[in-house]
Amino acid sequence: MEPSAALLAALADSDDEAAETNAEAAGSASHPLGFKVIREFIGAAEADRVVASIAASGLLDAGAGRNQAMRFGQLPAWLPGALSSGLQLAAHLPLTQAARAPLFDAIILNSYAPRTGITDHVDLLRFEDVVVGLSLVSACTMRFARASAAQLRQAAGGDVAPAAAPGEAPPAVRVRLNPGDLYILSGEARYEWTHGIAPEDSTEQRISITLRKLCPE
Ligand SMILES: O=C(O)CCC(=O)C(=O)O
Repeated sequence: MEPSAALLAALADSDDEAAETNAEAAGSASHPLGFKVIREFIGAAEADRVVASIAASGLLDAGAGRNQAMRFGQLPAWLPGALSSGLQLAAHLPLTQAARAPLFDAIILNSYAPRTGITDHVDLLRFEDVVVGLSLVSACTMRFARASAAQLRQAAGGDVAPAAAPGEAPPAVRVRLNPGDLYILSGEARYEWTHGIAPEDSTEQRISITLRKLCPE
């Protein structure tokens, strides 16, 4: 499918934002290269609407132990338009990915009980570059660290990497995510760094939406 005219126009109009994005994507002591967070990507009212839509969809049901749902193909209609259309996102993405269509075709919903997180991992290589995550309901701290060889093998479809021995975990970069914040992982941040959330860094119930694009068969 060709990128839409609206998307191409958004890309053409986005020089200033792209410059800012490139500066941030250049990496620093506090961010892996290719990581970016867009604060308040959606506001509180829209976040409430999305959370209500997720509840109504029945995709997650903590009572029944359904804390994760994954869907492929058409993205749900209740996603914030800013996310599904890609128009507000385009300026923040590497050009090659910003112009692809569809931008994303896989969604994961995660619901976290208080004091549960997600193991440090690199997303599977069967997904293309650029993964975005929208954080909802409560704040958490996500941590990033250089991936070990075992974690890279796991991303390529190998065995689950063993947890680092106490005291042997690589130094982590920590980023606070508030409800409504969107983070973007591309390049090094997507392929060479792990991301995860320690249980103590997510103290209240939280929901996240992750969007990815499957690699062609
Ligand atoms: O909750 C998040 O924001 C992270 C989700 C994630 O990394 C995943 O589902 O692979």
